[in-house]
Amino acid sequence: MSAITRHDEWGLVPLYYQLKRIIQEKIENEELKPGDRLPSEREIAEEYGISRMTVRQGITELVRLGLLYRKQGKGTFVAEPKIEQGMINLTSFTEDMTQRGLVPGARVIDARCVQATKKIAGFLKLGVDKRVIRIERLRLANGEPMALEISHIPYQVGPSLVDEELNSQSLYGLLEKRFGVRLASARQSVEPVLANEYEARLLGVEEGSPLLLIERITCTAAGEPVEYVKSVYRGDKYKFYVDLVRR
Ligand code: 16G
Repeated sequence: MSAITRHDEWGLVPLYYQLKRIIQEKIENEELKPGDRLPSEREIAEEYGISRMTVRQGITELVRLGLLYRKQGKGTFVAEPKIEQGMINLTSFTEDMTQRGLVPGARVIDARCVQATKKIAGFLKLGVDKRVIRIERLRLANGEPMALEISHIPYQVGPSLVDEELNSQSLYGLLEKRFGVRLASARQSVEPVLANEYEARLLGVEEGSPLLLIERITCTAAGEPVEYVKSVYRGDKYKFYVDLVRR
């Protein structure tokens, strides 16, 4: 059983950090399982002989990392493991969630035809017609917000997309089945950002929480760009991975 020591070799490991490690180890060893409630701050403070402030600091870090979550008036609980998303296959949100046994969903915030900015026109290699269908959706898994996604599709590719029901239908499904687009490849980037007030409110996280900004340009087999998407994924829910091979 781990304990908190005030005499670590260098005196450099803060008490909150030691507590954080103890809780993390308990989660890794499955002594604490998803959905389990942690003892109260007071109980933890008493158990380890540290202040409640220190306990709160350790717990807050684990909440930021997505290992724990707080429920107003109910306490602090162990979170489900993060969704691990591979970065090799070109899949849709609907496919990704369904494959995990989660119910995919969306809340359309805005869908309209707009003039592409120079940057987006460049990404989509637009010619004279610079119109794009801009679709902003909150993406849900089992009703819980996961990502905020803004897609841009050249107008010519799906002129009637704005009239489609995009709360329950898959965009990729529509592009492939209704508009006959064969999606073949994509370039995707991932970078860290902090949630602004708007994103935080929609995603149900605190302002300043870590998010993963993902940009994707999707092309047909002929190399024509048909989608530019900018999305922010909750950093406490998502982890992206790539399998590497040594050559
Ligand atoms: C994914 C894609 C997004 C695509 C969407 C279609 C990432 C980072 N992004 O969220 O580019 O537009 O799926 O989802 O994976 P849908 O077919 O379920 O509407």
